[in-house]
Parts: sequence; C-alpha cells; structure tokens
Amino acid sequence: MKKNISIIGVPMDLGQTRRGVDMGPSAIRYAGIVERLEQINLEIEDLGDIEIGSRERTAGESNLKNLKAVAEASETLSSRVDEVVKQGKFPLVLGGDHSIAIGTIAGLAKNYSNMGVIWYDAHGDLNTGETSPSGNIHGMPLAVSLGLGDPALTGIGGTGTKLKPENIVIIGARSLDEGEKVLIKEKGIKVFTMHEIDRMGMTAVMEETIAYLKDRTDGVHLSLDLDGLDPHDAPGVGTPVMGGISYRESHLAMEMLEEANILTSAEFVEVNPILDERNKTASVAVALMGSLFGEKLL
Ligand code: 6HN
Ligand code: MN
Ligand code: MN
Ligand code: MN
Repeated sequence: MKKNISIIGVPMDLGQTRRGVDMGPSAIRYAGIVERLEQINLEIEDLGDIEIGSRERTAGESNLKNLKAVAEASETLSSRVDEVVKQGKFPLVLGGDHSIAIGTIAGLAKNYSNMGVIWYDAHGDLNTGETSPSGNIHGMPLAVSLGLGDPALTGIGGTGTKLKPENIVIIGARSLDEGEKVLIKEKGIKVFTMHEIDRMGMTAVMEETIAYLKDRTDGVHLSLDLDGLDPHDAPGVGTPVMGGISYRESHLAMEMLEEANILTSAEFVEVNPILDERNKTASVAVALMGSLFGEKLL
C-alpha cells in the first residue's frame, strides 16, 4: 500500500434528503483518523473540505434532487482527486453521502484506463432518473460511472464512461431496486450479496474479489458505504438495512485488502453523526481505515 495519504473531506448531503451526513468528515476527524494513521507511520496530510453548494428549495427540470449543486461539487472533487493521484499520493475521500463517488471516480478515471472498483454497500447505487424510486443522487453514482444517467453527471471530468462493468465488484448488497437488478444482469456485474457472504464466508468472498480484480485492472478503488455494515455496528447512516456485514467481517475484508496490496484509492461515505450513537459509526470507519492501512493487532 502506498504510504503517502491525502485526505479530502466532502461535506455533501445533497444526494439524499436526511440532514446531518454533511457532518460526516468532521465526525471522522473527531474520531481521530489523522492520529490513528500517523501511529502506523504513514505520511498523512489533510487537505480539508471541498465546498458544497446549497440545497435547492424548488424542484428543477429533472426529478434528480439538487442536480446542479451535486454536479458542481463533483467536478471540484474530480479535479482534487486527479491532482492528488498526479502527486503520487493515495486519495482518501471522506463523505458525505454516496453521490460523491461520482466525482471521486471521475477524477481517478483520468489516471486509470482500466480501473477496478469494490462497492461495499447494502445498495447497488445503480439507479438512473428513470429507475430511481427517490430521485436521490446517492442511489445513482455507480450507474453514472458506467455512463448511464443524466448528462450533467455522466459528463463530469469529461465525457466517456469512467468504469467498465466487468471491473466492478459489489459486496454486501441486500436492497436492490428492480431496475438495478436488471442492470446487474444485463451488464454482468459481479455481486456478492449477503447470501453469498453468509454462504461462502468473508474470507472466500475477498479471495475471489482480489483474484478477480488483480489481473484485469490497473488500479483498484474501494468505495465503502457504512450502510454495508449491519445497523447494529454502524447505526449512524441515512438508509440502514438489517442483516448486514459485521464489524469483524469488515475488519477481515480490510486486512485482506491490505495484504493483497491492490488498492490505489478509497472513500468512506454515509457517516451521519446526527443519526449515530455517540459517534460510533465514525469510530467504526476509523477502525476500518486503520486495518486498511496496515494497523496490526500484534
Ligand atoms: N446509498 N436504492 C435507493 C434509492 O433511493 O435509489 C437507496 C439508495 C441508497 C444509496 O446508500 O448510498
Ligand atoms: Mn451507497
Ligand atoms: Mn448504501
Ligand atoms: Mn442486525
């Protein structure tokens, strides 16, 4: 794993309707992310937060909520991520709702032509304006990265698709909308739902994921939505779904990624301290990042 890390905070809450997730980056800093990573001898710099526009009070022309402000912030984030990669550093993006992945992936795509993505999430985030039940952009970033959806989003960081469907692995899915299921089958996206995690165990899931992505990609991004974890372990999220990945399974997944040394960037999203219990979810995120960057128990 690259040892020079740049933290980018993205206090975004416009991709969904529950307030508080804009405080995610602060909550993660408060839970001690910088100190934690410094203890494992990493070079770490905190670039602070990028600026986010305001919530739109009236609906725009499309059914996508806050489209303009989300698109603007995504463009800024895309440039910031691109700069960090070009400096030879590892971008660690802190959310904010999951719509920020649009900008992160667009910025990464300027540097990787065959990028892999691990989407650790209860959801597929594969909706478009047509399939979305909510109009919330945080349910759309993976589709956008595949070039599907509103041109104001797919055009961020330049036109062209940012990701190939065969380079994606979704882990932890248990709440997929009908349109997302169709898309997954149509595009042949690899998914380990909770069923496979229960059946195979997290060790085998991660072995398969790593083997699958290792040879076919030129970089791997981890997009970790805290709602991938069970709400008992990560209660501070806006769209909790019962029956999720445990804290220990998640640690194991992070440890295996660290050992495999395949990651080139990561983001941790959907931490909402207003919905949390004493900053537990931000602390879980920090503990997982510790494992991801090489913290050892002994
Ligand atoms: N997330 N599939 C639902 C929707 O509104 O599109 C939920 C999306 C949740 C998104 O948690 O990042
Ligand atoms: Mn998500
Ligand atoms: Mn989710
Ligand atoms: Mn539970």
